[in-house]
Amino acid sequence: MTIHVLGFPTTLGLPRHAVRHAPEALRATGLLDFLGQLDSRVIDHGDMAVPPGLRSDPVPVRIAKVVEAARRQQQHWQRVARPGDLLFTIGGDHSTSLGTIMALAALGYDFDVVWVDAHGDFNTVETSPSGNPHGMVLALATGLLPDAMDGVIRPDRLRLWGIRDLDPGERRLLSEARVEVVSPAEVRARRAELLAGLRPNVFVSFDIDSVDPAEAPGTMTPVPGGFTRDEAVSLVADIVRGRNLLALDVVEFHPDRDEGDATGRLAHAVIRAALEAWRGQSPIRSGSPCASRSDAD
Ligand code: HAR
Ligand code: MN
Ligand code: MN
Ligand code: MN
Repeated sequence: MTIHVLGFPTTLGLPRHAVRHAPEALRATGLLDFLGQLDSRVIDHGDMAVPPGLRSDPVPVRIAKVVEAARRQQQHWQRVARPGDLLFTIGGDHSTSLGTIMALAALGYDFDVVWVDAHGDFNTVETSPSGNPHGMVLALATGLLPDAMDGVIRPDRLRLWGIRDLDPGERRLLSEARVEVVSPAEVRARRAELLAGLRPNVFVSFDIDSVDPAEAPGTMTPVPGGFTRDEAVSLVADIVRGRNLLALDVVEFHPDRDEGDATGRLAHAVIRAALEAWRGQSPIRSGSPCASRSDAD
């Protein structure tokens, strides 16, 4: 059981230069030291080279560049990942997670995507108000932009939690595809039921803007009314506990907008909660030589 760490400093989904420094800033919170204390092999693959996002590109070109970068990410994971490994990617804007979904699909997994986000990221070229591909990732993944790529996952595998900012056309597409879309208040009210509905294999794609901007200011498109920091940490731990965490992405961190290092520390806490729950509870791990070790730390 190996934890693979990859920085994916993409701004192809939303051209904001500072986001290129997000993997470096998150590594600086001591992530690798923490990972090294988990009782697993850790391989740091460094940061993948991704071309900068250009606002001057026409929208179809911007989308094509996102898909191309995602293909390279997919190929990387197909080369290195073995069954039971955990793919941990530090974005980058949310187009980071297109490559993760493509990789898990190509590796043959049947899995749920838990998209913890303020946004639906389900726009097409027609419904997007901005043309920014980071708002189209799940539409791409489910095949709603056929000129750009074939779908790689079914809409009933998507779990959108924390959502509170949808564009009108995007809202219609989500409802037509019957995607599970849940606001923070609904997650609070129906948490046990939502967790019980998850498949055993999960990919957690954690968008920093799922947390309220009061506690997570260091992001690109903040939306009021989000989870508290503690809610986000315990929610992610509950998602992972008792399931197979195949992959974790942490995306949309904008270090230059952080106040102190509040958002960096939040991201670190979420990652820590996910990986401790994975290491302590993954069904694949029980029975391994490490299973007798204390989970108390
Ligand atoms: N829905 C808006 C758009 O498509 C904003 C999308 C913002 N997306 C992210 N990721 N920050 O969730 O432009
Ligand atoms: Mn180690
Ligand atoms: Mn997002
Ligand atoms: Mn978002």
